[in-house]
Amino acid sequence: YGQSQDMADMWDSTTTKNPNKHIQWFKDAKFGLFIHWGLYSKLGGTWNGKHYYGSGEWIMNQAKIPVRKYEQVAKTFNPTHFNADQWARLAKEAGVKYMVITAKHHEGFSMFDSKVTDYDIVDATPYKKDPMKSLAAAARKRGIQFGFYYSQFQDWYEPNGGRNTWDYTESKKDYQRYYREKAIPQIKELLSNYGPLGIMWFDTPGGMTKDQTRAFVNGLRKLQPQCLFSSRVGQGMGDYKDFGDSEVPPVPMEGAWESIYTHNDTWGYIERDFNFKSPKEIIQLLATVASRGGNLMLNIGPDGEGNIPYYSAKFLKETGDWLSVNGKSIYGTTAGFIPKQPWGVTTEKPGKLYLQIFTRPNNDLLLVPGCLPQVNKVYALDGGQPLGFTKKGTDLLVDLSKLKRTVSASTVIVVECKGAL
Ligand code: FHN
Repeated sequence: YGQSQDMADMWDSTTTKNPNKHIQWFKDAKFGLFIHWGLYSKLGGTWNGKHYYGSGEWIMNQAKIPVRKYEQVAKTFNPTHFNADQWARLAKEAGVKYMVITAKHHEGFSMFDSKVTDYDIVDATPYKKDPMKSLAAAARKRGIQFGFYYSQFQDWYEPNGGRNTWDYTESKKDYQRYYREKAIPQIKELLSNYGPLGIMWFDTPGGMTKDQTRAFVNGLRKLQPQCLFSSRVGQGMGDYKDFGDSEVPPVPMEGAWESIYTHNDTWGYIERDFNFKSPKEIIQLLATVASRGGNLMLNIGPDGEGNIPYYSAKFLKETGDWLSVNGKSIYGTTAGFIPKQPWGVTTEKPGKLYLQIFTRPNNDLLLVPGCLPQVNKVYALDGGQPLGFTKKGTDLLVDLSKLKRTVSASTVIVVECKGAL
């Protein structure tokens, strides 16, 4: 697919010529958890009695809240319900293999103990603890890779940070000073004080030349060579490509890449959120992304007390229930060579084709078009029920009639072949 070559061309020499050898865990992971948690989580999309629709984490920008007013929110930010083990347990039950949480979003507030600024959760709030330490440990204890989101350019608190145009004049900003005095020292803190990180996830790059970004990247490598970072570091760099928010490539993509979606209506918590993706939507999205060869990182937005929204917890657990039975058809797979079908999508492992059936044909005859090598056996992944099949030219017809009619977001059929697919 042409874009994979574009990706190769697009990537800087720091990746295409010497790709990070630690990338394989990421390619096999397939499912990650994104967490947006900051002062905005306490506001829940409302400021001065007005509700701002759209991304909860953008409320300071949407309401053009002056820095001196917005920073007051920290004085009552006290997430006493935060429980690192509970969050990590949910991540495990959901079946995610990595977790990325906002260390500092565009609001400029540090959700970790930083010596670079007092505008952080330990110095500026009654909570006075660093939740990131305990969350990193709880995730790792459960075999989940831990990583940070860091808004490296947009910082609406700092006079020289990017994009606060309501308190400061953009043209008068010294971005290099912001990087030198805040962003780079904080990223070093994150890469030095929280153990081995799986991912540093940068967002909306700016204010750096290509050479500066390359030096920035190489600095990260020296601190934690195994830490991956996505293409949102900017300038075509990164160990893997991130698509735009809520984007999935239309056809399989080579290389390591990730689609990012949010489970709720926004990324940060909003009080009146009525649009949580169902387990079926999550599972079919995950299978579709995996069928194109990539990962899905799904976001949740805990509230200002440290609670994960009820429907996010419930639907993630139900997604994990499906993965506990069908995970073999997702984790460690590659893109299915058969394009999307009326009945669903496919994923692959050597010698195995996994049919992700979203819509069961009414006549129970499943047409699998494509030049399959010799098919040895066909069976349901859940329970192993062997299924009848016949070849029709180069196509395969699978008889599903023996399959019990259970309701599932995706019924997985395994086609075992002799030789490579
Ligand atoms: O502006 C941010 C937004 O708040 C959110 O963090 C998303 C997540 O991918 N990233 C930026 C918009 O793409």
